[in-house]
Amino acid sequence: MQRKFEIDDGFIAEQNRKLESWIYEDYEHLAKVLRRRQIDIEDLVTKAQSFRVAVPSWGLGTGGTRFARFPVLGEPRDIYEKLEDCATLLKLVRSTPGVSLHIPWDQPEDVNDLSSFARHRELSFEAMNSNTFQDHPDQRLSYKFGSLAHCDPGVRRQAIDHNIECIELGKQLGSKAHTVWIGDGGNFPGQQHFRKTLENYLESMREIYKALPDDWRIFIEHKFYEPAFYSTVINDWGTSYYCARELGPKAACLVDLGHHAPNVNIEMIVARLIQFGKLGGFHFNDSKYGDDDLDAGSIKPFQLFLIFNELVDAEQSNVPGFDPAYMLDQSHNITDPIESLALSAIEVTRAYIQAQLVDRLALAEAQDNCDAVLALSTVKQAFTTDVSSILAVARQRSGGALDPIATYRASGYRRAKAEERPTKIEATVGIV
Ligand code: LRH
Ligand code: MN
Repeated sequence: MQRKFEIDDGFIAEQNRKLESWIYEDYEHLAKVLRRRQIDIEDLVTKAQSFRVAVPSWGLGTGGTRFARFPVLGEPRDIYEKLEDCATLLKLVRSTPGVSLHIPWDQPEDVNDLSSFARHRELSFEAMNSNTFQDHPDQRLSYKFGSLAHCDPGVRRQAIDHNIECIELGKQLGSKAHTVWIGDGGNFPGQQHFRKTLENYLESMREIYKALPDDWRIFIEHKFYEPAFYSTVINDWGTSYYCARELGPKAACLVDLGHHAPNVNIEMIVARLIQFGKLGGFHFNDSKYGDDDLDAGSIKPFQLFLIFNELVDAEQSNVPGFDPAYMLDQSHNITDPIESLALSAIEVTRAYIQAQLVDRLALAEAQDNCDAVLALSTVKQAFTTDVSSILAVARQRSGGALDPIATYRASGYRRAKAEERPTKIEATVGIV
């Protein structure tokens, strides 16, 4: 059995030695700047080292659009190769031990074998994801017109059973949460009865809720459109919040950044869900127009920072039960997925650390004095502080790479995988 290529820790350390001097130069300078703000840089490194964001298994492959898909060479062909790539990502950035599976895309033949494969690579399984937005082989009833909210109780039953199977599999894999996103909706006015479809959905979710172990959570993921282009059953945070409250304490709302109309104030939605005790978690990504699933922090880094400003404010004011699950959910159409996930994990950690720099006493005072200029500049001071050296030192102290992209490229990992994983080019048969 030919040994699979892996990046070893020695190689990462060797690459780090080339970069160390100037990163520590920046680090010392930043330490001085922060000392003037009565901030100890070492506390921030510790926080950066403990920050975690989960990786979507479906993000290790190449994404596409309805127009085309351009597979990256050495693309993973099954869940084992996806986990290999997750292990490589973890070696480089150290903040991504959690992997979120999507069923049936990642349905394992041997659950125990998959568990030990992951364990040997320091990986664990985060929220499970069901899929009732596609018809799967040997499926009896179609999800063409919906699933959990479908007008046909037979289709709803089929979708409920699939979700319960996902939870059962997750229990064997050590997961503690289940995410339900459905594409149910209509393309034309009159196609769906808005109130009946929501009742259907709630009736189905109550069945699924019953199957949750006591220490599990179920996340409701809203989305304002696509694949339905006129109405979507779980279209916004208000509907998601209502359903989470209806279902019970184990239910909460998942905020996928790309699932909001352009210019929606997502950080305010986050503050609301924190205040209402129903913020379950995030699918971080970025977008310019629709659900573009671009790399987190690549288009609107200030929005990502403002979201973490709300999260850190809640963390520092010990909001009861505050424990959101952080996950990436992206589609890598033109980049190497490992590079995009590495950069995105770093950008999410950056937003978290920058949010730690907000002088919350000064901000509260400015807010109480209705001093908008001081309030804004207090927030902007944190956002405009370059914390790159803190993030790099934190990675290195955790055994990772000071410069993950340069180290990854120097390793030749992708080229090696292209050898190990010959891919067959699929002919596209027209617009999907
Ligand atoms: C829907 C979504 C959902 C996943 C899918 C891959 O747009 O964000 O979270 O199931 O992408
Ligand atoms: Mn998502």
